[in-house]
Amino acid sequence: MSSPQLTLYASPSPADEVKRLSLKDKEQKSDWYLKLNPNGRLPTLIDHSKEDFVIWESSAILLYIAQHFDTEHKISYDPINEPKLYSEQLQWIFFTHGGIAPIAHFMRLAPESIPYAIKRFRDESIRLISVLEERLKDREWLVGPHYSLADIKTLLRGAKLLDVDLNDYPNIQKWLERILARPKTDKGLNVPERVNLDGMVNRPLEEFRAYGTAVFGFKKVE
Ligand SMILES: N[C@@H](CCC(=O)N[C@@H](CS)C(=O)NCC(=O)O)C(=O)O
Repeated sequence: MSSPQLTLYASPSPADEVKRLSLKDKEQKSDWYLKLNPNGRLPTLIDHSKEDFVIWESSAILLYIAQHFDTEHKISYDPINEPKLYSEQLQWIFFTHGGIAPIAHFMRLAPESIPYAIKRFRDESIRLISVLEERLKDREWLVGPHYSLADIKTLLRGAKLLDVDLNDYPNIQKWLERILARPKTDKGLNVPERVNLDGMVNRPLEEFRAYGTAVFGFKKVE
């Protein structure tokens, strides 16, 4: 078997070699891993074709993959020839990276229920979801005429963890269905194992916290 070009240390994501770390055993904080990713979190990508160049932070990884592997701009926009769409794509990536992703923790994963944090983040997540819902009115994709990094980022770090009934957000619901109907997205969600977005969205909060305890090793606080 030929050696892989890319190695990804990850929770679920596509790459030709995927290595799982045990978050529960805090492998992401081990010395060898911190030498790759000083932030001690997943994911981290290694590009073996470029002297084992290391990329960390999920959005930087997405942009790197597009820069080197999506040269026909099928799932990204070209910074030179499509500068406005490229900028819009960045805007939505940052919107999700800075806003939606951090919220998910208190909403779905925290081992104890902290009413102030939950209210604060629930209100904010509903606000952010409303921004998405409005954006998706009369358009198929978050940016421009086709599926792009903006949709990928928001699907994976946002929609799956937010504690809302998506029936209240029909534009988001239809957008999710469009994304999940893409065969390549479907394939990617199977690596290293199937991510059940529906199951995650609909799972009761208590069950999700148990998942947080099992996967991340959070201690349950009564
Ligand atoms: N800003 C980082 C956040 C990464 C992140 O929170 N990763 C989670 C898994 S999805 C993690 O590594 N959690 C374990 C920890 O925080 O120790 C990124 O987007 O890459």
